[in-house]
Amino acid sequence: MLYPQTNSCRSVLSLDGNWRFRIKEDRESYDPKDPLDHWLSVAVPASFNDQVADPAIRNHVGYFYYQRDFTLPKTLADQDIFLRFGSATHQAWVYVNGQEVAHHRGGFTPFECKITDAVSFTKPNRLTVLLSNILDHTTLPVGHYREEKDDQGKIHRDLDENFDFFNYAGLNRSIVIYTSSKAACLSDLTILPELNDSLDQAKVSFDVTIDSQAKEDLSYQVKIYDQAEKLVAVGAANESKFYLDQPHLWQPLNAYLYTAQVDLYREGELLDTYSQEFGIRKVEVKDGQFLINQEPFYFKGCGKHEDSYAHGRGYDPVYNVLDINLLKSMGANSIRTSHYPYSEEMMRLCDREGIVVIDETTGVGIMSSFGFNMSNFDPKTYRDDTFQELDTQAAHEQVIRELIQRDKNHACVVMWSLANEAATFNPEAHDYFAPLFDLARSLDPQKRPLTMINILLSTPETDQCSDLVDVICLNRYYGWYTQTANFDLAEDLSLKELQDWQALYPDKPIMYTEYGVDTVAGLHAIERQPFTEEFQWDYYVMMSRVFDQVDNFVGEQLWNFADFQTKVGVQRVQGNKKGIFNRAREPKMVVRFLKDRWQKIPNLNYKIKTN
Ligand code: BDP
Repeated sequence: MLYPQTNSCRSVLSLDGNWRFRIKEDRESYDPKDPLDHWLSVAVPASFNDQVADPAIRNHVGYFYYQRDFTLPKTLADQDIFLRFGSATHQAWVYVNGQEVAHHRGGFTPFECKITDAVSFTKPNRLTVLLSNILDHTTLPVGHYREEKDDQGKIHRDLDENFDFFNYAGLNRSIVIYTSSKAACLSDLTILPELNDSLDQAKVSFDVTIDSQAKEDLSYQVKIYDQAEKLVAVGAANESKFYLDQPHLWQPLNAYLYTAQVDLYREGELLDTYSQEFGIRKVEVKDGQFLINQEPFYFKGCGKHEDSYAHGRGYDPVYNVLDINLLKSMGANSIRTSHYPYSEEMMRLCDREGIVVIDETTGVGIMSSFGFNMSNFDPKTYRDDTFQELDTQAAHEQVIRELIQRDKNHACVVMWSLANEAATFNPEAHDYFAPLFDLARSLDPQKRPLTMINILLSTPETDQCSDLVDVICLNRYYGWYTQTANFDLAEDLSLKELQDWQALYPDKPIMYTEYGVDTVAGLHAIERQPFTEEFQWDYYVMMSRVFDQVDNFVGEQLWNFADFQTKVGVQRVQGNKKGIFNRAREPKMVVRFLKDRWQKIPNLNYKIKTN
């Protein structure tokens, strides 16, 4: 699926703005071609939850409607018309003038449909979307969901999210209508840049997918421009392989993007055109190192959330730019899209800014007994019934397909994360995950490394799935959830565990993808007090000492970039406060320490092996 673009053959019309919104009653009969009655205004793109100033609607579990009308200019009447959602969280049924045109499950990936036959050019069209924010044992993320019908037939719904972020929902990303030629159009483009061993020649291959009833006489032509807009390659008809000598490489924090333009013709007539940026770089895992363009890369950065005041999980271009600039100003070079695919616009920004991305699916909550604090569970013996209780395999396959399909061309994506903190300490975990790793490997044209983020209960002794991953990614909370405030012990144990992993898998790089402590901005103490800014500072100083002692340790991505909203719980103070910035992106004290550390650590060749 292509990202929408206006050019000489295509038009994009935005449907962002204020929509009509209301909760769906259980027993109502409403025809989606009719105007919604008693509605509220909500802005799109954004989650509805924090816009409405009504606690009952904010916390609603179940179904709800979004609606708006749109008029199409007659000048587009000879074109095919598509409707495209950047996302709809978590499940959506889409109606145009009362006719169902699309249904999609999964709240973080785009979907589109052709609506040429459903729209009118002579009167306004009505777009109604029925959504559900229900998550259960078949969905990703996973939720514990119960419903009960009372004597009056009213359904009472209860959703306990099996993850640590607020279940923001609605039309979180942009909705557009786009048009293309009825005769034929480009419907997908895969660009595969491959570098030779001396990095002085790139083979760039194109796989062009065309949507047309009649494929005869169609041909395409590819042109490649460099960043200075100079034409560096022109293909003959249907030529799909190009060799670029001395290519400019895409490097961490030093991005270089080429632009490919694909023109589609029938007998000399231009039917469609599409331009796509791409970067040329090589990613490999070798001898316990993570190589970008054949040099060992060191990840410095954070796990994040798409989370901001009022917008909820809604696409926010300003926060995206600010967040990347804050990270860059600290010397950070990477993020993980914890715990779901981020907006397409964020991925494009990371390409442009040279931010290295670990791209994560919605595979979060795949541990049926997950809770905020698992410090009482003994990792040596702890097992649960995750793989008997949950039924997420189909949703997992779907999100892997949709994520790789969407992000396959991004230079910034260097690794896919198939899940966060799944119950990989259970013996059944391997059978669940092995086919998913096979699927991801078969789908990715670039064959990027794969990982899965490991929970503290999955130790070198108990984890069942580390043979599947290319990089061992650990979420660890020594000194916080375990050994609370005992930093001496935390330091010893975390170092010992890293050494154990390294001994077990000497060829696999290891990194932390989460470590952190809740810190309420403005709290201070002389003694070691959890939640104070001094505690957070001392914790990061201690953990950094550990990281520098392990040869195969290739990266530190802390938890979390900024404070974020969660479900309520006695362990959460108006959300998760592990941010190094507060939710408004004001820095906590520790940003100074991290900035000093990260600015001194080079992106490449930081770890010199001592053995
Ligand atoms: C891990 C999760 C993350 C949580 C974090 C925490 O991966 O989503 O927010 O711990 O407890 O379990 O802060």
